[in-house]
Amino acid sequence: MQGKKVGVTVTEHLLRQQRLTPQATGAFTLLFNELVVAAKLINRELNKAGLNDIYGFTGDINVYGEQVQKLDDYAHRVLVRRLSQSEQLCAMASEEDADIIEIPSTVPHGPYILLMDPLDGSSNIDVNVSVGTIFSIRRRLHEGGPVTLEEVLRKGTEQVAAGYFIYGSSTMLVYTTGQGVHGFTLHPALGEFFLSHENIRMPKRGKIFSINEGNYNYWDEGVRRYVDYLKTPDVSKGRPYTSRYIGSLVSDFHRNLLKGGIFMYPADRKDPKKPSGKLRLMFEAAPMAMVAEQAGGAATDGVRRILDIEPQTLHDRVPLFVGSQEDVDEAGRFLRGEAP
Ligand code: P6P
Repeated sequence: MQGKKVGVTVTEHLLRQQRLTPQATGAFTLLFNELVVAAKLINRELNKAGLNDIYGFTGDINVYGEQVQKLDDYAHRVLVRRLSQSEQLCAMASEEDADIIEIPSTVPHGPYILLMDPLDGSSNIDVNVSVGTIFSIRRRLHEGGPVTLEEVLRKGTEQVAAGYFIYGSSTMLVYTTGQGVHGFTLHPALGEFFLSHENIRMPKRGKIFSINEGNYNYWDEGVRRYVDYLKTPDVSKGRPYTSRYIGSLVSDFHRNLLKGGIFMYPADRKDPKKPSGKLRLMFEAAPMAMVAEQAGGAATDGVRRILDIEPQTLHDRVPLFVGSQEDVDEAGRFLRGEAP
């Protein structure tokens, strides 16, 4: 039997997938390639963060006399600059920007809409914790004219691709186009992403729960009872689970994707301005939900499937329960008051 080809690059993987898609024009491949280049530029700056005074200060002047930007501002600018020139987009939106980002009229427009969290978890940079870029790609419903907010505010089931880059002990890309989830690892010397995790499958049930327990007293009663249940010893049921919380969504999600488990950012009463919790539907929950489901996992807001939620505004926040199917289902039973 012919062995699996080794050393498949992300570009080759994209081209192979394009060849398997009859109506593909190559636009998606060109778009995704620009995303990969932008991530390499961000990765390079992150690796120097401790050296270039870009830790998180704005307004400072670095050793080169340049205006120092916060790294998430830098990541946002790199992505906007590169992707708006890709000629494959008709609109963009970023967690860092209140409104839709118009593509300059001087640039040919394409059929895709890109939503992104340029540098999720950026508050962790100065303590050297992994951070990530989350992306969600959608396709315009009809041709021509400026993209309206209504065209962007569509449910997660309409994403054509989603994924993230994680800048950690190694830099990885994890993405799906609806044909499973595939992981690529950056070879730092070659500057190339190589296929390292083909067709990632999330274990049906895990042994890890990931939540900020500092908010325990602000959670609804069902969440508290579920977390208490996970911590209550019952060897026959594999409990207590292990608690792991990095405070960087991409890192916490990535660990559970590979090992199984559940990540939760529930609604809490801590901040009256954020009654639905901290995470954003369009830029964080929906893309992570597509990856989770494509890997055999699940994602809800505790009750509703994330991918079915109709967004009301660009920056809607939602509670997020994402991970192994059986763990997410069990959490839902507690939140609905159906569990012990
Ligand atoms: P908390 C990072 O700031 C972030 O947006 C996510 O990456 C992470 O999961 C969450 O916030 C952590 O929030 O309130 O636990 O610090």
